[in-house]
Amino acid sequence: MAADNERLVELFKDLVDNYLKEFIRKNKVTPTEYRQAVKFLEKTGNSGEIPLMMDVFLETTVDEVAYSKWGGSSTAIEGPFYIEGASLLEPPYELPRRDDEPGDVMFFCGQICDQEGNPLKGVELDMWQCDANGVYSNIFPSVPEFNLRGRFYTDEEGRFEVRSIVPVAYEIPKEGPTGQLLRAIGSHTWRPAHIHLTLRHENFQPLTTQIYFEGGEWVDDDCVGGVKDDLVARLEKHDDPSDYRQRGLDEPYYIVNYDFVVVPAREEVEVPL
Ligand code: MBD
Ligand code: FE
Repeated sequence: MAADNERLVELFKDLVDNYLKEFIRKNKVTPTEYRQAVKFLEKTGNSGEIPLMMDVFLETTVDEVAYSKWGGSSTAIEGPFYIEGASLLEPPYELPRRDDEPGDVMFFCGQICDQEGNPLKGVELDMWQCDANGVYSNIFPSVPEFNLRGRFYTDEEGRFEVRSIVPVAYEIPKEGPTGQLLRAIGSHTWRPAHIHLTLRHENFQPLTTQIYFEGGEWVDDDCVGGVKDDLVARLEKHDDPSDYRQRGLDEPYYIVNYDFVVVPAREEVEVPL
């Protein structure tokens, strides 16, 4: 019977015949090691960490391959914690947060343009981040659903501004198989503080990326290797009382400005699985 998907067959055969079987031969993988690997994969699946494990070890390379082909702002990996269906916010935009949300106030702002420099109105920004304790909502039940996740749009001038809190460095859960494996191979389990974004507009290619902060811990040593220099933004502190009171705040705040360039939409094909 002829397979109806050449791409799937090509990828599967290359992976198994040219890489995995060769790997077993070359390293003389023993039956014991093989059995252990199967058990470890089963444990990973049962713990719900397949997305985390895959993204930690491989997604940076997927992004590298995709990004090297197209222009526009730097992309970054989506990571395992994106959740569809975050609320559409009303201006002035603020990511949903608890009344007593810990962390410093942050305004994230910028402008989105096409490659000719034309500002783009109505680009959707879908943003998610961890809280000041390094916890993502909808992943760990200690935080309300969709906390620090939201969608909003650029205005007439292609600009956006959203209020949130400054995220902290993120540690991969230590107890799970991904954390265990990272430690077993001598790696640490930390990612620098970051915000996640996907930009969407019907005429443009969706842009998934992350913004990091200058001088932040682990920026030069991300355990998933996801940092690109041009995604590191300045966290500008505003601690003059007359300045923050003008914003209706009674505490200092930070501004992060980042401008994006998006490229025309291209067709994406999925394999039928
Ligand atoms: C994260 O928060 C993340 O962004 C990635 C890529 C992997 C693990 C946790
Ligand atoms: Fe993350």
